[in-house]
Amino acid sequence: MRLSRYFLPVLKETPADAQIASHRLMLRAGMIKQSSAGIYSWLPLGYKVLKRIEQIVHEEQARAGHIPMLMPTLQSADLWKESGRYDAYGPEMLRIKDRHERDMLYGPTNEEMVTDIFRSHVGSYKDLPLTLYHIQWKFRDEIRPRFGVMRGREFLMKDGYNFDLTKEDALHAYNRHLVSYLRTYERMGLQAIPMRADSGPIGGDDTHEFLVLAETGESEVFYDSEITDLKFGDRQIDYDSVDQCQAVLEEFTSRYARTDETHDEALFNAIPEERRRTARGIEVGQIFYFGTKYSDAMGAVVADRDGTRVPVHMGSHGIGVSRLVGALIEANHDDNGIIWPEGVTPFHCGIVNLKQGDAEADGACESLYAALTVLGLEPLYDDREERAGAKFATMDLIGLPWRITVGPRGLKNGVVELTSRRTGTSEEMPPEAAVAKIADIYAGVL
Ligand code: 5CA
Repeated sequence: MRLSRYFLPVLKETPADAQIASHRLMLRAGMIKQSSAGIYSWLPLGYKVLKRIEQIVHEEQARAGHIPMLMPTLQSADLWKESGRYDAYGPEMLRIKDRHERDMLYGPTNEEMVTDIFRSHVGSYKDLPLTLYHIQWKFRDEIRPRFGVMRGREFLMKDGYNFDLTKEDALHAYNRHLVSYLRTYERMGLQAIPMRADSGPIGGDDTHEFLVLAETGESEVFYDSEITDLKFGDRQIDYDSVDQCQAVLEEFTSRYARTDETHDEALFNAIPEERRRTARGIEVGQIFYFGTKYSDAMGAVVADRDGTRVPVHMGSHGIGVSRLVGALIEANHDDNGIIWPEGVTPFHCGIVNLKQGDAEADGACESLYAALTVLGLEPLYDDREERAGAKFATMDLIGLPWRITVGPRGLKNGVVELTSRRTGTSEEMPPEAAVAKIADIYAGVL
């Protein structure tokens, strides 16, 4: 993409009403525009990051054997009356009447709808296990929408639902989700710690939230510092193996880590004092096992091996896709702007032409652009007639992890400059070497 032809409405001023870094930076970098309280348009740069996050989520769901689909945002209230949640959900649910005076709602989550799909089409244990998921917009009329996309009213969520014959099978599905979520967040360059939590309106006893530690997080968390040393890494795992998934769950949940909802002072104090941590965190996902809560209420039954009709065991599993954009920025920024991890960056590298209109500089930039594009990488070429300082400031603000700077002086010596956004260090090298280095970096990421 050439910046002269892109739509990147960066703001010079710091927006006054944005209280936290990610919200400020998303507005300044032209990623989002508020449309009304807690509702945002995703401008091209923000949309690109959102899509990258979605792609990682889809890939990791596929790896775990979960099946993508798409359910609508508007739902009939009838299903929610069946489960009893139409009345229980309260003012967070946006209720609408259609022209026939039928009660509708903008879905805050999809347990009822997916259970209805299941009961309409599945009648035998032979079709289990089954996990269906979608990535779809949700609406919750939050009492205090704030911090930009972090606590929106309309937000994008990946929500998945498992259907199993027995509690044991459903707990394996729970563990499998935990493993796949660990992988998903790590691929984005984030450490998200599973913590025991409260199940709220979704229901059930077994639930973990995934929290990214950040000062601006809305949740208060208590944990054993040893937990932050755990990495999932590139270990290969058989998602069908009950033992392997169970072992990962035990490894990642055996140390104390809880949100304030379930915090237990006595258990916390049993940790050696130097390892006790109290901090704040951003909840980027949550997994639930709630057994037969919805299948009992809505008659989602299957014939088991003896032909007896039994309600299925279920759980649901959510990732805050749009919230993750904010969480990633909270975890990765400095005074000059965003610093994208390679896994989610909107463009793989920036090209800054220090002397637009200079035949040699223009030619070198075009060659770099072509060479990177041929390798399947997406560069953002700043080809505007702007001062070098302004170009650097824009690149720093939008946070591409690598920048190639091209100027007549370097080109005389056959070199360009490759700069890391994270460390700020620059290296001079021939253009081909810069391309090779960037290709090498992304070979390990994409
Ligand atoms: N049905 C279950 C799992 S699919 C469910 O709705 N879970 S949830 O309520 O925990 O939401 C899942 C994730 O969505 C949360 O972990 C959070 O990351 C994100 N989320 C929830 N509310 C908001 C909001 N108002 N703004 C942005 N993201 C949100």
